[in-house]
Amino acid sequence: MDREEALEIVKAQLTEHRYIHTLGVMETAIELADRYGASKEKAELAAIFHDYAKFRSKDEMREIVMQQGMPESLLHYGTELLHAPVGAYLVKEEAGIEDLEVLEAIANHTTGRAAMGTLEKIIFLADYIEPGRIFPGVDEVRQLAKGNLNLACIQALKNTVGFLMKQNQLIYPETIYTYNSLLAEVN
Ligand code: DGI
Ligand code: FE
Ligand code: FE
Ligand code: FE
Repeated sequence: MDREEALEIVKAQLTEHRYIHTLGVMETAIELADRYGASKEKAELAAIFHDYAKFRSKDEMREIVMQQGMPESLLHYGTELLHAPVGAYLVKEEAGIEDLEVLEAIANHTTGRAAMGTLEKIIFLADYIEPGRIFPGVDEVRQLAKGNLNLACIQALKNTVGFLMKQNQLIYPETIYTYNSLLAEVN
C-alpha cells in the first residue's frame, strides 16, 4: 500500500487535529528510521496507522479486547490504552495490513513493551516528539532522539509516568516493564 492510499484510509477515521498529528508522526518516524537503521517503508506505514482506532467507541474497543483474547488487564487502566492494540487488530481486518512488525509497532505505541524492537521504539518515540507535541520536557526528548534511541524512549516514559502519577492515574504494568527493559539495555 502506498502513502497516498494509506493516508486516505486513515483520514476518514480521524479528526483534522489527529490527522495533522499523524502526519507529524509519519515524518518523524521516517527520520528516526533513517537515523537508526530501520525500514523507512515500515516506519511510514506504522506511523500512518498508529492512531487508526483513536475515535472508536469505548464499547467497541472493550468488546474487541475480549473477543480477540487480548489481556483482560487492559480494561482496568483507563480507556486511553485500548486504541493501540485494538488499532492493530482493526488495521489488519479493515485495511488489510499484514506485516507483523508494523502491527506490533501499532499495538505497542502507547505503553511500549519489554524488549521492543527498533521499529516499535521508533513509533513509540515519534508519537511523543512529533513537531505538534508541546508536552513539558518534550524538547529534551527531541535532543536525546538525535543521538540515542533508548535514552530518548526512557525520558519519554519518565515524563509520561510522572504526568500520570501527578494526576493519580493508574500506571499500566507494561509501561513499567518497558522502562525497566530499556534501562537494562543502556546499562
Ligand atoms: O494517542 P496519542 O494521544 O497520540 O498518544 P498515546 O497513544 O501515547 O496515548 C497517550 C495517552 O495514553 C495519554 O492519555 C496517557 C495514556 N497512557 C500512556 N501510558 C499509560 C497511560 N494511561 C494509563 N492509565 N497508564 C499508562 O501506563
Ligand atoms: Fe495513540
Ligand atoms: Fe505515546
Ligand atoms: Fe498518536
